[in-house]
Amino acid sequence: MKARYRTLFISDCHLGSNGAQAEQLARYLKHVECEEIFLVGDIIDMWRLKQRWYWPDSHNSVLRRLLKMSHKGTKITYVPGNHDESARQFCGLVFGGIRIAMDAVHVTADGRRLLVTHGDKFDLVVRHSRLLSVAGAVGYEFLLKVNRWYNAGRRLFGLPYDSLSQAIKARVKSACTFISNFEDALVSEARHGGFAGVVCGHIHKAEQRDIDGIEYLNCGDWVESCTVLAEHADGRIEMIDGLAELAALDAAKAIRESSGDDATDDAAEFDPWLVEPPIAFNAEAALRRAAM
Ligand SMILES: [Mn+2]
Repeated sequence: MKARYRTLFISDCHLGSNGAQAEQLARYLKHVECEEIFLVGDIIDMWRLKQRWYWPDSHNSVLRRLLKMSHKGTKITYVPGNHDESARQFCGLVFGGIRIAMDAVHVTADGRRLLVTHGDKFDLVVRHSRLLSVAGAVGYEFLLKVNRWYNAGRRLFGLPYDSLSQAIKARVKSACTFISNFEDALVSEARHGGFAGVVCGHIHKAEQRDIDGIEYLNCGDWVESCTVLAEHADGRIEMIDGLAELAALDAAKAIRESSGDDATDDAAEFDPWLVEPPIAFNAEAALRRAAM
């Protein structure tokens, strides 16, 4: 039995880094069915991949799983983050059924409009929020622009994106302030745009909270928390603990096996994406055979 949801929001998988819990994520995705998925940034960690190529099979399994879901009719929107910002040049395009967008809007089953954004563009706003309160709304827009220039400049010199999470790690004492400033910045952006809430990632802190009448929804990550946000058929959004979900599946499987019923979900489902080699290789082999 698969868990059924209307929508899933997943962020910060950091595939391509050894911290990614890809095996667990691929397993989790195998046990869910949904109409729509939003990938809320930092899905692939291109910064790490540039330093050192790391791409074990489990990381492929996640992508294969997503492509398979897309193939079966799940609508997938990919909102890139700062670690996969090179995907941002493809905003507006569709690859393998997956739509790439800078930001997205999701309307829940009960009609709430949610802004979907990774959250990195608020880094500088967050760090200079005191200046912001003096400068007001003009300064805010300006800082968003400065952040883009600043990081474009860093890119030119081959420097990594100067991210909020790095700032947090360097200054543990101020972490709480940073996080609450981050939340405030996203909530005020959502309010500004007339949204009921905002779905984001970036700071690797899963959260579902009402902040001054705006829903603040942070997907968390698949490095530590292994969480997803799931929207039920009635529009209710729930924070799902992926590892707990998998543990429950394992427990149920153990009970089934001990009662002598060894027909498991894993064995029952035929998965062509996992069994067959990629289509490109098949075509090549066929051409070779034809030439012989
Ligand atoms: Mn990020």
